[in-house]
Amino acid sequence: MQAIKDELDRRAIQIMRDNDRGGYTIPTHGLYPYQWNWDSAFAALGFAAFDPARAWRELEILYSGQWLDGMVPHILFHRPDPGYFPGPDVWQCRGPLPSSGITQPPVSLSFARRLYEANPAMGAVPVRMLFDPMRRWVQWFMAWRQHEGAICIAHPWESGRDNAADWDKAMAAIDPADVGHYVRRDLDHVHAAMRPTKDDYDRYIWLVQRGRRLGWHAPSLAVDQPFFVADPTMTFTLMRGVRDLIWLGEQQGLPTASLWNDLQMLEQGAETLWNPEIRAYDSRNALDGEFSGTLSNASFLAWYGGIDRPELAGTLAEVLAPLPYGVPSLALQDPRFDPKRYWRGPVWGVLNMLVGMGLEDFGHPQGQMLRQTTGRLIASHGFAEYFDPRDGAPAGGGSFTWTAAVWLAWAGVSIELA
Ligand code: 2M8
Repeated sequence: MQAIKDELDRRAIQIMRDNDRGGYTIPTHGLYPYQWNWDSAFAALGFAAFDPARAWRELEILYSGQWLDGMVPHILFHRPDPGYFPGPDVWQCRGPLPSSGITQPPVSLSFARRLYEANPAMGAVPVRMLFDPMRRWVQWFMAWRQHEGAICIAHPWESGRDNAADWDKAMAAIDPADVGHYVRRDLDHVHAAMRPTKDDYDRYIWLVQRGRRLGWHAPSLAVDQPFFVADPTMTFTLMRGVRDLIWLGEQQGLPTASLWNDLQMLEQGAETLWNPEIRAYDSRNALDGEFSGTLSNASFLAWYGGIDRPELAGTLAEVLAPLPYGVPSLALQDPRFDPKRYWRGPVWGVLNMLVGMGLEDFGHPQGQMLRQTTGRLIASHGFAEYFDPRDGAPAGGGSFTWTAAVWLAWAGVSIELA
């Protein structure tokens, strides 16, 4: 048993090293050749298992791309690579590094705390350096992505759950007729049945074109937003991030007063995402107030955010019951469920981990169960980008950084292999 675990550890470390581009990590070779925001945060956790200094470097480089207004972009284009579309020439952003013009879930705030806790002596300097940039990113979210206390996305890519069923209705309101010709590159790497549709892509690119036209200027973008959806992924990861940033600030004697206000507001905002009809947290279109009616893996991030809701545990049990490998990105019962198509059914190690960590924090046995399930999924099906939730078949890109990181930081720790 120990030999199998050692071999999996070795493979996971090898993937992290192979995807390391000298201080930052790409998600996987070919499909995603740049530094992605939340992937990088997971990478930092993975590195922490065998090279803590490298883990901090990952975060420092991520925050070196922060814009003057506080946003930390979802992609940093350190070196041009024609294998990905849309690249820096399409985004045309004005940050300190070539980047995209939108953001991603701020899990790095919380993972910084984990790095610090593992080694406070090593963490003191990076925490003092990153605290203010992190606080400014929180302020940016509260200023430009907040609606009734919940955190919204202005592009499906911001949520990290790109083609989730959550966005269908809100996306349908966009008419992308004038998007023009473009060539997708993702389909060179992964079968079309596992990726978003052309209808989705037209709208993704149309939203990028709108941002570019408005110079990525937050106040201008906020006028007549065509897409603005309050998202449980963003709301709960920011809520957890603010709690952890407060904790870090208190450790280091740094100012935390504004963060307490933000936390209070986020707690109120989370309430606006509770959809009694599905007995779970849901995304809510901020433009018309309508819930999407979607049971996704983000519906169960409340524990991770610091909220224990007994009713939610019942819904989770129902979603988990028919499937062997953890929380699907869309419940099996949903008619839109599509087991191979990206964020519309497949199971993702990263979401299993966030949901599981939250459950473990509250001492719910489902957390430990999710950890074991995720460990077995990776042990038997490899380090894929995502997996078919019915049989664990690997899908999307291979040799994936965040799946390796999930193994090293969580799922492979205390694994019981049969
Ligand atoms: C996926 O998103 C990118 C766009 O950001 C894409 O499909 O091109 C998502 O799974 C996202 O959550 C992830 O961060 C990114 C890189 O792994 O890929």
